[in-house]
Amino acid sequence: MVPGSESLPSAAPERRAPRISYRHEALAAVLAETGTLAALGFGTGAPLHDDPRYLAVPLEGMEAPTPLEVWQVDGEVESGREGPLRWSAGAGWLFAAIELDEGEYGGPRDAAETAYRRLREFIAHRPEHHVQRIWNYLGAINQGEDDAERYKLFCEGRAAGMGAFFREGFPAATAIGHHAGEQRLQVYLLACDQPGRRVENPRQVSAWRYPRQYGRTPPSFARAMSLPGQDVLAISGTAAVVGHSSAHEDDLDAQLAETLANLETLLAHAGMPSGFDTHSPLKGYVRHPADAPRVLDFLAARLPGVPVLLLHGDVCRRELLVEIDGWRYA
Ligand code: 3EB
Repeated sequence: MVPGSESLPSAAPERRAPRISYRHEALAAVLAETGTLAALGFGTGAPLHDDPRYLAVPLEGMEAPTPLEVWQVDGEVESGREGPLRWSAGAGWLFAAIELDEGEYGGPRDAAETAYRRLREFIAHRPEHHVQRIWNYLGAINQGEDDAERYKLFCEGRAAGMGAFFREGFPAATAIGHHAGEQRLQVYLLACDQPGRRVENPRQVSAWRYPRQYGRTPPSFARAMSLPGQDVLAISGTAAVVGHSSAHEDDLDAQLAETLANLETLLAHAGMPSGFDTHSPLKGYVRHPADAPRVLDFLAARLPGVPVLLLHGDVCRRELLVEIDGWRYA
């Protein structure tokens, strides 16, 4: 035994990353299990439940029936609500989610600022204040031209709401457009009481360094986060972006191949083994539902056995047809 490794009361406990799985089971049964930190339902067929750990995500699944996404930790979980925010915590991990009606805030910029400010103020008082991973879902993401495009306004509000909280670096993230009404902004996150390690992709310009053509405020996210314990990589939304440019406009297969090349480079750069496996679940977002079978065939051929949940969602650049995010367990 390493001297002192178990005798120091101040030594940080080992944090085992949440296990993420897609499950075709009843929501009540999933929520009744010890260690369920969060459960996500998808689309109009998602169950209804008022447990703060449950979130109905307004993105339609592309294969019926759509499973639940379940996050599980080792230990008891507590949960609660604070205004529009709901949260749960256990074993050093925190789930928090907020959903705002943009109509009450005058649009995506101010709604995003408020969502991020509320989340930040909540997190700042928690022991689990190291945000690892954030998902953002907003309506009509590509509506509006140039700097007035709704995604770009969202980016401005997000940065304003973050304030200086992420001055040491941004969490990994996804930002996708939904089709459940343009007023609904949903943001949810995973945080820990220990810091993770941010990972960038050498094939891609870091998002916060994107040039001016992509908006007044560049997007605030890291390409991936190696979670505390270092055995899991949380992978941000990844698309056919090379350098800072979108590659293969209007070519689905080429965008998919480029996206997989980006994912492989990211794994290598993070020091993870190459490829994905049966317990490293991915989510895909496809702009045109008619493309779903081709996306599923492509991924089944290139990533056999990997759990993929494909959703109808719009990538934040209108020329991009598909995006992938997920988890890589070492
Ligand atoms: C890209 O590479 C594609 O704004 O949070 C991916 C992941 C993208 C996260 C975000 C945007 C975001 O720029 C878009």
